[in-house]
Amino acid sequence: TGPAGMNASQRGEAMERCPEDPPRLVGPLRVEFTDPITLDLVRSENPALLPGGRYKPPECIALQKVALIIPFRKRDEHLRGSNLTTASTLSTSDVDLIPMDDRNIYKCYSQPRHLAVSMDKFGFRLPYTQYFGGVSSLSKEQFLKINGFPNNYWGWGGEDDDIFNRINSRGMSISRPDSLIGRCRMIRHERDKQNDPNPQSSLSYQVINIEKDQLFTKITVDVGKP
Ligand code: UD2
Ligand code: MN
Repeated sequence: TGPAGMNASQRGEAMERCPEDPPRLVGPLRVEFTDPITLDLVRSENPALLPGGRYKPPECIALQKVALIIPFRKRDEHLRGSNLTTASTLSTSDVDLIPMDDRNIYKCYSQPRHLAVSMDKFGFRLPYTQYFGGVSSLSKEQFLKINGFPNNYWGWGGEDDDIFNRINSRGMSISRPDSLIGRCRMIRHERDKQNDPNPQSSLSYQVINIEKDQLFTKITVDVGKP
């Protein structure tokens, strides 16, 4: 930013690529679910967001373009201010998981990334080495290489292990942050109704509605019934 408060692009200069390590990270974040938070508060704290929850840095060219996908059903109350400053070509997250350190960057890496490595619900350790649940990121190339996510799981469980096996069988390995940077908290909840352990199959869905909010794009789909 120059003296007149303009950035390079406003002054008509060529912008440089953003640095590999974001300069304004703070490290550990305080994540307490007792603090009241509303989407209006998050909206007012993020005035630079473009419709649909898009963002690009004004002072440099972003190194990656990342879509952060949060699949959810009947969990609107869990949609809190998640970390929008970070994320990968494709980064997926449970609706109820909040990162506790902003150095855990939700972007894509040279290998498929597992980001939720140390969760309060598992005593801040991996439940098992092959665990790939919670939050993960893949580049478009990595995603195509594993032929996408399995879309034939209904109910709870199994799909994360399936993705792990797809990655392994394509000769890739999992990359992870260390267990301090990879800490996250899960909003406590009971198992949802109609989400019993019960894998069955389907492929088709219908887009019902697309809503562009300042903070996010909400795509409502009908996936039918098992
Ligand atoms: C674990 C994994 C999760 C997934 C799941 C098995 C963790 C932290 N996460 O989640 O990644 O592998 O097991 O399927 O271990 N959801 C809804 N509505 C529903 C049901 C699920 O929105 O009725 C979404 C929502 O984004 C939720 C996610 O699916 O966070 C995972 O479901 P969960 O939170 O009920 O299950 P959990 O915590 O055991
Ligand atoms: Mn959960």
